[in-house]
Amino acid sequence: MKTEKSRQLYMEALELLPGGVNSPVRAMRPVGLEPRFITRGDGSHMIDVDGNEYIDYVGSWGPLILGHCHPAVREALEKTLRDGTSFGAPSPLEVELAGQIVRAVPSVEMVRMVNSGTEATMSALRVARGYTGREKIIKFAGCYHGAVDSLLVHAGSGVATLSLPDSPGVTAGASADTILAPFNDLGAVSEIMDREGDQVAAIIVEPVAGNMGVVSPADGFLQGLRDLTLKFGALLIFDEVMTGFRVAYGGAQELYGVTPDLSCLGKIIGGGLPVGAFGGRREIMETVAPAGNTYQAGTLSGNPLAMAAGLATLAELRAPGVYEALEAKSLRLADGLTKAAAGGEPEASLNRTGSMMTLFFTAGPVADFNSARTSDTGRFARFYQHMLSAGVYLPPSQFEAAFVSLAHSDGDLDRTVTAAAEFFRRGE
Ligand code: HOZ
Repeated sequence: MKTEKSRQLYMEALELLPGGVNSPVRAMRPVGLEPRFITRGDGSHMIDVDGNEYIDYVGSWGPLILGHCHPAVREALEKTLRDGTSFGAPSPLEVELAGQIVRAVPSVEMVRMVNSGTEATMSALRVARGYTGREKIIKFAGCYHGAVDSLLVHAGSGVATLSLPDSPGVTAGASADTILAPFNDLGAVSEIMDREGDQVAAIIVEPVAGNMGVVSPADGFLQGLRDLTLKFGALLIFDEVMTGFRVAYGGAQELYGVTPDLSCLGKIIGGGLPVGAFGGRREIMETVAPAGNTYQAGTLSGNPLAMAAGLATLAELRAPGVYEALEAKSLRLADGLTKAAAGGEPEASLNRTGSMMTLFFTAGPVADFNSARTSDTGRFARFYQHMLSAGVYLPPSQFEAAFVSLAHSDGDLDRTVTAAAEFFRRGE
């Protein structure tokens, strides 16, 4: 596989961008590689500057549930672009997308559009604190809610990949009100709430953790969080940036039947353009300025291009049978990988919720951050290198989710399994 042009760009980028990238995980350092510079995406495939083609399971880290460059999204963008890119004034598409989100997501009666998942979680916390008049929040080890100061405490995603327990630059004050709990451990949360529940503004959780690798909620965990927050007058925030419109049209809250007070969205609702949103119960959302006093603002928020791409994506997802098709594809891949890995020693274990999955290089079960961290990351790196050279582009970290899209063909999925089986057969 030729990599000269990617290498050359990386050398240039290293002089211009910290670590040569604009987001840490894509640098591929933890898997001992240099990044591939991508020029084009087409359906389930990406093509790099050297002409290498990959079956893509990153999908821009989740938004591309329809695959790259879907005709409906492209057409919507082309049409919208002709009328302008941003007005800094209300425009019709914002209202249309807000309506679609409110109809789809059980907890959301009102929504505020923002520009990233990070902005969504940061703003949701402010609203929760403003609404409750309390300062503390509970987050779970290994969950990642964007690069928000108060949430960069034992965070997953790139923070876990680079083994950073916390980030320099986050002041003790910024994280002083963040209480850490183990994911899937209701007893631990219950103890914290018994002790400090009257000071807790919110519990924030990825209802299906995707940033310590995929970890599904244990039976009763989400309902337990709901019961505890109601008991102590705290808010429950679901960070559905990854899971929203992916694990079900109405997100994890639809799938598990647990309705939080506030929800954070991103990724799919922008169809591959920069977007985020937070929403929830009307009485809480009406505290947001200018309806209320809790301030939140953004120059490009609700911009027509992101709204158009999101609307086009959601329209495709509402077609009958879409989630069944996505489940069938995901199951085919998951079954294939599980069988392939069963030939390996030591075992690997696969976690999956719908079209999000992670093959952990540990015997498992992986139910929280501690068990995720028993993975052999060196072996994962060798697996990653093998898969990339076989033309399969996975997230370059053990602590991330791979995403199946509607564009993946059976041929793509089977080729992926064949490549994985070869790795395990070789006994590496
Ligand atoms: N939430 C994504 C990772 N899990 C964002 C990708 C990134 O950090 O670049």
